[in-house]
Amino acid sequence: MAFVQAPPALGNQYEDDRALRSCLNRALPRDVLAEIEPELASMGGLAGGELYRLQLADRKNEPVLTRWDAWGNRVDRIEVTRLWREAERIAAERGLVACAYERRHGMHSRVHQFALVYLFTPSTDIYSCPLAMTDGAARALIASGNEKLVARAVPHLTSRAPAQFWTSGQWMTEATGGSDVGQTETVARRENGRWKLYGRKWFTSAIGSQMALTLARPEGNPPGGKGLALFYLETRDETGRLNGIRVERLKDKLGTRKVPTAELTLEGAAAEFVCGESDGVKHIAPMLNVTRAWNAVSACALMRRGLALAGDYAKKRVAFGAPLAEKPLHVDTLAGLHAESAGALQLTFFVAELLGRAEAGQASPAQEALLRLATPLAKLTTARQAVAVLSEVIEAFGGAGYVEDTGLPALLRDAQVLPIWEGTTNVLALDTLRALEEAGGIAVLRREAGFLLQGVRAPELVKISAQVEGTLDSCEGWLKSAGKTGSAELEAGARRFAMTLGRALELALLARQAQFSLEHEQDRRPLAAARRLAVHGINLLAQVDAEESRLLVCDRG
Ligand code: MFK
Repeated sequence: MAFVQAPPALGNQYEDDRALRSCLNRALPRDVLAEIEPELASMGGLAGGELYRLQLADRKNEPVLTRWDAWGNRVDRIEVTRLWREAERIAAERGLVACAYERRHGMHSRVHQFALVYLFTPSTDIYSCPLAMTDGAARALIASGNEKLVARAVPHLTSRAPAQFWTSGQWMTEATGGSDVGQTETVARRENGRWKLYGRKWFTSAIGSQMALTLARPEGNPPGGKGLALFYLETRDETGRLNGIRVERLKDKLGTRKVPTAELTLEGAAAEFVCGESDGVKHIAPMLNVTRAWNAVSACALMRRGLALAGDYAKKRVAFGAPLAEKPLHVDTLAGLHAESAGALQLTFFVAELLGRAEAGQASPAQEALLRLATPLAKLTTARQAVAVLSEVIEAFGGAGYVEDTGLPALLRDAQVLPIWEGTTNVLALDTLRALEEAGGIAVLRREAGFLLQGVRAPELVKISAQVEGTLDSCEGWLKSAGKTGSAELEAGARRFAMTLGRALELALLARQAQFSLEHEQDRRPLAAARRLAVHGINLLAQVDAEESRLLVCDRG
């Protein structure tokens, strides 16, 4: 009989994940971990079992937009996939957004939430997108101090009852620019005592949401981000009719194909101010910072899924006389991916720890500054790692990784959105410079690195500490030599600089985890991951000639 390859399989995605379990063991008090572990194991079971099976079975289904009914009424109805409907129910019931606001575990509530999100995400076809925006909207509304809107929307956004649960959109992107949001063309007009929005939103994720936060320029306001206001709107009225919104089409995207991303025309959508009549970009920033943290946890989650499948496959796939798991070169390749993924996980949960602390009112000003800085660093660093790791994961399956019905290609396609939405790598690199300036320079990171590394004793980790400190020295030197805010040299090197800070922070965090795991878990894996990440290199700073860069990208002259 012809040979048939056994496919990769998944076990309980919590129980099998040593990196996550060690991280939680270090980050959480024993009683908190004991209380949430049954929830995590149950989510891990669902993610590796029922949800994963449904995901494979649902692979070909995509959201469908019906614009007109049979009788000529414009309905703009969107049907999402079966897995998405299931994911919505599970997300509500299991409190994927709610648990961050219930604060059952005080400042540890974000770590609890991120652990659940990390387990849930890879088996639910990027349903994390509406959840991220929902969480971000709740946070932005609370930060706005608008009591009326908080009372109206937040109980829905944070509900555990599927019938009460709302998701939120975040409608920012217009044809003029996904990054340069200050160019927004949507206008807000006062009509019969209400504000109505007119414009075209070019890329609105998860259009099935019940509400959205969006930006528009009240008539007469000046151009630029300051002249925009942040608006709240509900997408349908009590009868289910769309609120002055036309869905023009769903986007035909490279990945995240289960996410119904739409192009919308606002033709008099009734909306209200969230927080004053200007400074919309500033007022939506709390939402961005939350969705950027979700982006990081999604990056880790997709890497983990790829590695779980690749690891199982390596045990089953025999080539040149032995399973791949026994082939030194294959082992070496996967080990490098594990190290990148382990660093990303540490940085992401560091952000979760800081966010939880800040929301519980237990962060010092230095920790608040660190959170502001670590958020773009985590977003940009982990997103790029996810694309690189998942590209290698696909290769680790050979031709099978390139075949759609294995379910594997979607991992890479979905990962490719992570460095794009919620701010591209370059935009986030520039945001890092801004956050650093607000924090008063690199000292805040140096102090944190010193704190993280102070308990490091193992000789291999002491060497790694020196590497982190040397890298931060280089960063400080580069900042001084690159010149003032706004200089071309600073801007040109911002990405290398931010990636270096992100990787240095990952390595410092991994070294701390490694020392913990040696002492408390007799486990050398985090040490091995730290050593491997160190070998890959964390310092990406380079002397680059700006004139040569221009020459390289210019065809003429
Ligand atoms: C699965 C997980 C993820 C799921 C998410 C899925 C949903 C995807 C849908 C989307 O993709 S939504 C679109 C996401 N778009 C972006 O992330 C926009 C990217 N562009 C930027 O971030 C630009 O830097 C920015 C729009 C902020 C620049 O706009 P402006 O008008 O030039 O604003 P400016 O002057 O830089 O900042 C205005 C104010 O906001 C400043 O405060 P002040 O007025 O007091 O000086 C800034 O300090 C503040 N600000 C900006 N970014 C901030 C911030 N404050 C805190 N945190 C930030 N991140």
